[in-house]
Amino acid sequence: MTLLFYSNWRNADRWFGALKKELPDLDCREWPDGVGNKKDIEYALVWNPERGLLKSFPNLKAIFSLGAGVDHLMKCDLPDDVPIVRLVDPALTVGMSEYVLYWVLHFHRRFGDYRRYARKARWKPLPQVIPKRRRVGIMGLGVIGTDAAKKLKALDFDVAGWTRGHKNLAGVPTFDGKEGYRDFLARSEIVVCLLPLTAETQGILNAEAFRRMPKGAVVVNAARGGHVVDDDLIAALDSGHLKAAVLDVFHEEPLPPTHPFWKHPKVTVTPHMASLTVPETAAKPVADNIRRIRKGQPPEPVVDRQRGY
Ligand code: OXD
Repeated sequence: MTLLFYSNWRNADRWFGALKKELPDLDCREWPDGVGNKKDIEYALVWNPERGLLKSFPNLKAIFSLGAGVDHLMKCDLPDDVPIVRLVDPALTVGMSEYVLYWVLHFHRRFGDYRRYARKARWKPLPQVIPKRRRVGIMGLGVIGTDAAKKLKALDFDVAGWTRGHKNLAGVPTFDGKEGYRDFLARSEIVVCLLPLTAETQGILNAEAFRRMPKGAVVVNAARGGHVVDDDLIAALDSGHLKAAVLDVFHEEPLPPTHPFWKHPKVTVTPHMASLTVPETAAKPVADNIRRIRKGQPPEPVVDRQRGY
């Protein structure tokens, strides 16, 4: 039973240790030097693999994503008949919700304004809004979006979601489709993007979307850089229509040092760390799926290639 690991994150040793705890007989090999005979490889655990590479393993049974998103795989020319398995790790979901809650609370309680005042030794309490009156909009109600929405709801925020298809989530009104998107944006003071990146969602945070958000709105993007039209975002911030943006993901990563986001006074950049995959917890869902496949059961959740996630 052999697994190929492909990643430029250089954390193979941690992954191999964690996987071996779950599956002691798993033979773990790292691309490129450790791969050996390509016919041995049954499982691939990958991030951003070389295009076409995964077609060269004739006995591949499953492709596992090393991160929550799978857009890195969608452009890779994969073997047609091998399931692509998304990584759903409860610890990763918790980390994403922490990131969302942190920034929602930050803007809700205006901690950025207080920091600016404090630097000028200015003592100035600001009016406090109750969370029930703070309208937060979550784009994408998959596993991560649902968790974040429920936790915001538990803190009493007025949370709504926007999804591709209709979704029922207790206490969280959901909007869908193009019409729904407009209404969703118009009611959301803090917009959090947690969508998968697909042909449909590419550039979805653009000039028109920003215009539809209420004046003073804030954008938090913890999904993919491709969701945002960078120039449109900068224009919406510079015009004063948007108050701030927090960006964890970018068209090019690492974000090039000359990119205007770094120095923009209304932008906070974080280095794609909203939730890092921790091998010690993420190995379990991968191992569970390998066990399922060995018993002849399908892995889960499997990516719908038409939908792109
Ligand atoms: C991702 C991740 O998919 O970091 O972006 O898990």
